[in-house]
Amino acid sequence: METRKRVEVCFTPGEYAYFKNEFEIVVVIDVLRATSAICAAFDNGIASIIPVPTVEEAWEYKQKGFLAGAERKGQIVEGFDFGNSPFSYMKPDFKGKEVVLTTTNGTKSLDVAKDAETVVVGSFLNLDHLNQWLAKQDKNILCLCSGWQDKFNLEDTICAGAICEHLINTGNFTSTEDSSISAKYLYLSAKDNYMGFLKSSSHRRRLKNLNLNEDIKYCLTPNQTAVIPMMKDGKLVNFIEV
Ligand code: 3SL
Repeated sequence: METRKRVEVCFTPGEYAYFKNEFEIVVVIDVLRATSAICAAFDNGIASIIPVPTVEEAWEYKQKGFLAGAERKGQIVEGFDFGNSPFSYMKPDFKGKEVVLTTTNGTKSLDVAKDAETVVVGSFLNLDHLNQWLAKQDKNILCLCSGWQDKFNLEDTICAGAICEHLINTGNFTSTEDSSISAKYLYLSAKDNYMGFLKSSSHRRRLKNLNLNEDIKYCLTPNQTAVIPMMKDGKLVNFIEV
């Protein structure tokens, strides 16, 4: 009898329904840039983040006095003070604060996964620490890539592949879906040079055209933080193991 747990990859939030309910842990990934920005925010001492799927919801929170950020098509939505750049969360004014955030794809994935037993946030920035924690969980794990408007993207898939590769190598996990196997192969092809591998990827081009090259470099640099953002009662908080 198979005793290993599963680690699988779902390429887009639109496909989540096909995987739902089979996994106790969902790792939401949006390398460029939502989940990287969320990791950077916790690394810089933010207290909590309320992810919301729509600009309207974020605006309602803002009207009530919350610090609220909104991004659409890579840019800060008019009327909001910040969006999705990891660097915007490094300002001291965010320390200890609660913020509301909506982004094109990342907060949509967090919303579709919200009923899972455990939802955590993954990116290259917290990869090793997250992998170590996941390896200790005796649970089935789904890596949910945010993609771009429900289309496949390379950077999230490569990050998901890195998680699959690590967990499978522990001997305690297995992957059976072709999505997971291909994510692993993409990771193995890209791992020595993410920037180079992703040079002509659609979202890298999109952000480069918006002069966001520094954001791209930062988001593709692994292991800059040991945070594990986790959903608790509708809010992301930094999970600290006791
Ligand atoms: O899709 C998202 O959630 C964003 O990360 C997109 S962007 O990097 O801000 O363009």
